[in-house]
Amino acid sequence: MSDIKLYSGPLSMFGAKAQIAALEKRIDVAVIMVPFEMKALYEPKHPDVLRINPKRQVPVLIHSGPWGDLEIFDSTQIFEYLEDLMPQPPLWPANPVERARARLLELKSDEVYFPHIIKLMGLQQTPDDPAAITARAGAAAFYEELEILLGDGRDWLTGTAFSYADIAFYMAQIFGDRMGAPIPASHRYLLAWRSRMGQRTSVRQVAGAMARYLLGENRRVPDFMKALLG
Ligand SMILES: N[C@@H](CCC(=O)N[C@@H](CS)C(=O)NCC(=O)O)C(=O)O
Repeated sequence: MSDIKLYSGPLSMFGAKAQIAALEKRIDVAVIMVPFEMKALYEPKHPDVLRINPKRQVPVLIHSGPWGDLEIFDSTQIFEYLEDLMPQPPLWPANPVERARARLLELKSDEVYFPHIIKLMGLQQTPDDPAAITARAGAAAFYEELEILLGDGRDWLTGTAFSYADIAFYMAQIFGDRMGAPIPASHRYLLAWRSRMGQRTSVRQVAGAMARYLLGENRRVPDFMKALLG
């Protein structure tokens, strides 16, 4: 049994971020899927999640050792802890400027792009609602920004090395696609980046499990996710 427990959910994009990072770093983590159901979502919440996270959300991580139990929450906080715990392979660039840019991109993915997608989650039955149109436009602006970034020949969002920013946006855009704001076919650099992401073992394992869960619930699975199966 691992000393590290990660509480996540079968459709938690934030939990999946932490899980992918641990796999990339080959850190042994026991993933605990909290109760989750399509209608009730995370209710009732797992008692450990309630105890540790005042925001009552997954992911939560517990690392037990001689120091007692380290208990933390939030996917970005977990990224930082995993980076300190296991510096190799680095998932932030070494150069301070590049590192700051990577951190900003990871934040923008979670806190600028993803809120548009959350908005769309509540507007699935009314796609022509002005709020849905605004949310899709917000997502499109972020796709455009990343397409321009990748157009300089880089393989990964922050340059030549794969980083936490790639993990964050890959997971977020899965939900963008599912909620009616897919990456446009014209964004060939971004789509090529997504294919590269889909070749990573960590991504196939975690996003592939999410695709299987969606299939089991008779939900639509984006084609690029189907390619992760098998
Ligand atoms: N900023 C947080 C967001 C966490 C979050 O939104 N978690 C969702 C699942 S993906 C959750 O637990 N939702 C249940 C709720 O908010 O009640 C992070 O990066 O971990």
